[in-house]
Amino acid sequence: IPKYEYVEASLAGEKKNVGLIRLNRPKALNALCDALVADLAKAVKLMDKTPGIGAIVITGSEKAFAAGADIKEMKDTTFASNITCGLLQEWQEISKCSKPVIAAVNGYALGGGCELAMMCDIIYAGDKARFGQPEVSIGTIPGAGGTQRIARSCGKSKAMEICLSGNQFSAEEAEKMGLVSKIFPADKLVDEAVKLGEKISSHSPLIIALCKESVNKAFETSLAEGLSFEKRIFHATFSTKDQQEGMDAFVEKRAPKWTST
Ligand code: CO8
Repeated sequence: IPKYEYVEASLAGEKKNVGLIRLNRPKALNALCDALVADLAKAVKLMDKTPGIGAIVITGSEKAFAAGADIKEMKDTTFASNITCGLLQEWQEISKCSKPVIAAVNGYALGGGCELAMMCDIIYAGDKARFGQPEVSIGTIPGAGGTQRIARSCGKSKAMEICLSGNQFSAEEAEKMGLVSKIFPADKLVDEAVKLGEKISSHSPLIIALCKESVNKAFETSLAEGLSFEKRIFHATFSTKDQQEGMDAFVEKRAPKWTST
């Protein structure tokens, strides 16, 4: 795993099968400057390609997951320069990852920080985490999925309230509205996220990638199309050795040995 300027990348878990990426720009509360997003995208891409890593955890510090896009870097850009310089392009890399990505959010996850967490597949939060989309208070709107992903996961009223007020909300509220799946004491959060990553990594990576793709379809299609996609993928798993191995192992009362074939 190479060294990056703005993120620390390492392998975690007993079997070192979980990729751990820690955003590391403490002086700016992990504000997502271009260089940080580029480092993050590179680390995610590399871990996605590395065999032996079954899941990825993205975290920040106890004070901040990320306090948003870098306002100082962004403030003098223009409509034209944002288009020609491809602002936001690198961000897509994170949501393109085929392996499960878990956000472990402690402290502030505001603006682009909240959007980054929502690009991940699962969000675990520390009990003092603060979420929010404060863009309207600085004269812009969420630009990396805030208006869309909150609406899809929490419904219209919550999405409108969060995006139009710019108010912060707590980990508890985030859990209640379904944005966050579990809350842990701040100092246990990363370990718990890694444990979940280890559990995911204990399954067949091939099957996990298919399962992730199928859940993601729920956000892109009608129910009928989603169900039909799911059924085809379910059928397709029967062309893999891992399906045969998983079911043989169950019947023979032994642990399966996955080959991702
Ligand atoms: N950008 C740049 N610098 C920041 C940011 C930020 N988003 N957030 C904090 N910092 C810097 C501060 O300027 C300060 O630096 P300095 O010491 O040099 O003055 C340092 O981090 C510490 O911050 P504070 O002193 O403000 O710390 P506090 O504990 O008092 O407050 C807060 C913490 C509440 C998190 C506060 O810093 C804050 O409100 N930050 C801004 C939050 C915000 O508005 N985020 C949304 C940004 S817009 C956005 O994300 C749009 C997303 C669009 C997609 C992405 C496009 C690339």
